[in-house]
Amino acid sequence: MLLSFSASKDDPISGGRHKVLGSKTLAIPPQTSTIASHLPKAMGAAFSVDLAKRLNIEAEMPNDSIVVCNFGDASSNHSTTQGAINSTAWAAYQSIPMPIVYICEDNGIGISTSTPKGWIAANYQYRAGIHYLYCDGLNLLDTYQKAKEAEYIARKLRKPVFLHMRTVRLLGHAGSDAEFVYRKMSEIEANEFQDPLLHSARILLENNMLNAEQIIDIYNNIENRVANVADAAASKPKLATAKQVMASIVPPARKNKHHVEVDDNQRLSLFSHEKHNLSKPQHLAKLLNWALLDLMSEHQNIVMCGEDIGKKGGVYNVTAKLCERFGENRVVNTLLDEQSILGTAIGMAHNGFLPIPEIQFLAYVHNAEDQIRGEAATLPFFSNGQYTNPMVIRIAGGGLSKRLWRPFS
Ligand SMILES: Cc1ncc(C[n+]2csc(CCOP(=O)(O)OP(=O)(O)O)c2C)c(N)n1
Ligand SMILES: [Mg+2]
Repeated sequence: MLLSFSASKDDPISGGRHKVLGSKTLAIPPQTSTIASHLPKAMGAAFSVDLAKRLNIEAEMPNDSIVVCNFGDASSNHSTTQGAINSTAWAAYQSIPMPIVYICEDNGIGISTSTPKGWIAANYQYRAGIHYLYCDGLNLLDTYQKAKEAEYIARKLRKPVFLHMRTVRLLGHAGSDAEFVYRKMSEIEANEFQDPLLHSARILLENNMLNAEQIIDIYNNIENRVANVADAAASKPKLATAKQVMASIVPPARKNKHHVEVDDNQRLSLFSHEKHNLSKPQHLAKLLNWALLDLMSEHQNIVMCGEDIGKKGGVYNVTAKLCERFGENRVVNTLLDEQSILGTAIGMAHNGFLPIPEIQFLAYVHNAEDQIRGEAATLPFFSNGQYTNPMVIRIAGGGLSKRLWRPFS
């Protein structure tokens, strides 16, 4: 973390490009400051874990993995959060495995805006398909116990959990935020008395786990260690040229582990329903459909997701027959939420799939645009090329052109 804070080029995730935190080895994708934008992909990654199991695909994450995703109480109101949690619940409600723990760190405030008292519990306690747990973040033992329970539900039962964790905010939101402008002095003081470090020390003493001297020793040792690491991190070299900074904009080429050879006979049977059409000229939608048939048979890790792409065959029938040929696990009919469709794709890509999400028409991508701009497109840059995040987004656009509509004009 200190390598990242000091923009060192040894920062393990962004290589000194941005103050993001993360680690490829620990499977923590880098996250930018846009609150809630990571929830759709966390939902998608959770969906992909058991999908890999069902499809027998060798994925990046082990089959018993769970996804942990945290955010604040104010962020829980964001439409992106609401969409991702709703999609998680929608899937879990139909018994689709969704091994994810959402941790809502509830300090009762977002910058200067208070969260109404009791709002998080009232809003999340009784959501269909989601287990709600509460823990007091000031109590180490309660937090540990509830975290273990959350893990059990996600890992063993493959069901989603909303872990509501009470926390406190000491000091302002950020360096430039003067808390006294919007908070009473008595509130600020009351909060300062809730220092989690002091609570933890008290709990250790009360339970005879450590004595005061041992606790102070740990405190001093950690303080020294942090100071030493901070000194070392601050003196590390940084990226020096624009070329170095830009080097990870284009992701490195990937090896495709999931390619299989498809021989002529297999291909003929794949296209058997089209045998009378194969030698005739076809319109673009049909050719796209044929290309997808070929691609999905050759690349076992391609999964499509979108509204109505299953049996109906999607917009202009571009996905016709794909569901019949490759099954519902590879042609996934999603709920109606473009942020969730793109998030599902990003999460699947993190786990080794090659997703092809579909947005029904160009007009509907705009409400989900940040999933492309802020998440999918920037990931190689922020992760120094470690997360490559491949996908092909299909959007019907320009279909209602003059050419199609000429008969009516
Ligand atoms: C989409 C978006 N809108 C606004 C902001 C600015 N912003 C940063 S943090 C924050 C409040 C977050 O509060 P909460 O979720 O409760 O987390 P806390 O800081 O209290 O831990 C806001 C509005 C942002 N980063 N992203
Ligand atoms: Mg908060």
